[in-house]
Amino acid sequence: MTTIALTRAISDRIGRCELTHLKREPIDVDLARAQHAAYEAALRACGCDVVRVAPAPDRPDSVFIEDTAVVLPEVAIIMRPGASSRRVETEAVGRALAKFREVVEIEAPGTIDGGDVLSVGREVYVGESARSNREGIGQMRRILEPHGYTVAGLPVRGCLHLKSAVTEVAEETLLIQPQWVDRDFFSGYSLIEVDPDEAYAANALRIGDRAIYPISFPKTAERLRSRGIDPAFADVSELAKAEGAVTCCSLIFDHAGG
Ligand code: CIR
Repeated sequence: MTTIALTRAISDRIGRCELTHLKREPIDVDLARAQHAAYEAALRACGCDVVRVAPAPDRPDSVFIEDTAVVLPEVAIIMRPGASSRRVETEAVGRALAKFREVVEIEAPGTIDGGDVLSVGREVYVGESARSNREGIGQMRRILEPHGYTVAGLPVRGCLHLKSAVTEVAEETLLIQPQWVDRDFFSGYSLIEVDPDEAYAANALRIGDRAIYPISFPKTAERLRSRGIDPAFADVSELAKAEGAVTCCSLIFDHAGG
C-alpha cells in the first residue's frame, strides 16, 4: 500500500488569491515556493509519495488543491468550489485522480470546497460556509451513503472552512477552535482545544501517526505533544497570507497499486 500526496505548484499570481477574512498583504513568491518545497519534504518524511498535478500558472489559488476534491477509499468526488474563480482548477485534478479512483462530480447549483469536508472514519462532516451550500452537501450525501458513510452538514462561523476550525490529529482525536464550530457536534471524540492566543491553530494534517503542523503555533503544539502527538513542523507563513494552511496544499489517499 502506498500513501499518495497530490500537490500543485504555486502560481506566480498567488498574490491575487481569493481573500475572505484577511487583509491583502504582499506574498513573497520565492519564499512561498521554498516553504511549499519544505512542506512536500515533510509529506515524504511522513511516508507519502508526492505526485504533482500539472500546474495552473494563471490560477492564483491552485496550490490549494485540497479544495478541488475529496478522496475516500471507494470514490473521488470532484468539488464545485464556492468561489467561481476557482472552478477551473478541478479539471486537471479530476484527470489525475482518475488513475486511482472512480471519479464523480458535485454539480451546479451545488458548491463545496474540500476544505469544508472533514472525514473521520465513516463520518463525513461538511461545513455550511460561504463556500459550501446545502445542495452540494445533499449531493455528497447521495454519493456517499451507498458506501456506508454518514454525511452531516454543520454551521461554521468566523472562518473560511470547517477545517480551519477542526481537524483530526490522531485516532478519534480532533483539534478544535471552539469559537468557530460548536464542540457539541463532536462529543463522541476526544477534543484538544487550540490555545486561546492562537486563533488559526486548528488546522493540522494527520498522516498515520504523524501530524504536519504549522511552526507558528507553539502553544497549541505543546498541547498536542502533551497528548502524545509528535508534530512534523512546516513553516507556511506565506501561504497563510493567502488564507491557506497545511491541509489545503495536498490530497492524501492510499493506493493499493504500489
Ligand atoms: C481561497 O480563498 O479559496 C484561498 N485563498 C485559500 C484556500 C485555502 N483552502 C483551504 O484551507 N482548504
